[in-house]
Amino acid sequence: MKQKAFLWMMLLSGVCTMAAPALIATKGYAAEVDKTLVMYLPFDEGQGQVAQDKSHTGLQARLDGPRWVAGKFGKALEFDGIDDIVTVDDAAPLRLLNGGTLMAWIFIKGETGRASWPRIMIKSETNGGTGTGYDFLLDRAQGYSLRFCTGGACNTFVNPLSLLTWHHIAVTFDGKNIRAYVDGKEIGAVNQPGPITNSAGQKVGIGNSPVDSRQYQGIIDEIRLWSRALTEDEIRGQMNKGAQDTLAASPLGKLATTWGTVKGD
Ligand SMILES: [Ca+2]
Ligand SMILES: [Ca+2]
Repeated sequence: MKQKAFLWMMLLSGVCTMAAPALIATKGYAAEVDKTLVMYLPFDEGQGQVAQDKSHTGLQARLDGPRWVAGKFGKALEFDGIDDIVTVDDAAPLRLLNGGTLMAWIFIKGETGRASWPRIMIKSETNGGTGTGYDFLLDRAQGYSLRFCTGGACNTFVNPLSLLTWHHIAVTFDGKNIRAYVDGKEIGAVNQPGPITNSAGQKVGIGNSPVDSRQYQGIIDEIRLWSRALTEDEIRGQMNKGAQDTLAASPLGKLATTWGTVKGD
């Protein structure tokens, strides 16, 4: 009983992030977890210089400048358009070599941001289409339309986004087609066959590029990264979930529920 209580305390405290996956595996919850969600940053901490990845990957994002504000769900981060950035170190699950989905809620602020190509999320050795990995950004000259670069090419999906409004944005790729979505609806697709280049060694940058200045000015919330191309229905389902709903079906949520039963044994 003491041992159980100790494990429970560790999970509750959130300190023992390494112990959680082991417990989940032994208790048979692994099958219930969608392992293709490889990074999830709800940005709900509301304070501090670190944001936790709530996916099973369990990474940490470092904040360099952005401030905590009210988000689409809970809290979010506002980038000043000058030098703010959030970074996540390279990790194999983030390389998305078999395709993926990138999504976020964004609230674009004003025209005073300095960059023509504000970054939402980039993992590449260069800015733009000539680098490895992937690069999800806004094409400011096209009214802040979505733009996505991978495999040595960039595509803008012309569909201007309104400022000072929350929009859900997503892009999917599977080595054949790239599709862009705004507010849960597909707004464009291109056929671009070819392998997804390996971005090993490259950090993820959010709200700016770690390689050069590509500042986004506005709020970013609910960053989700998947290792497969989600369908339109799946994207619509995900966009309407905050952390509470998303994590209710997660291993930690299950564990907490189950613990109540185990405790009474
Ligand atoms: Ca949030
Ligand atoms: Ca700053």
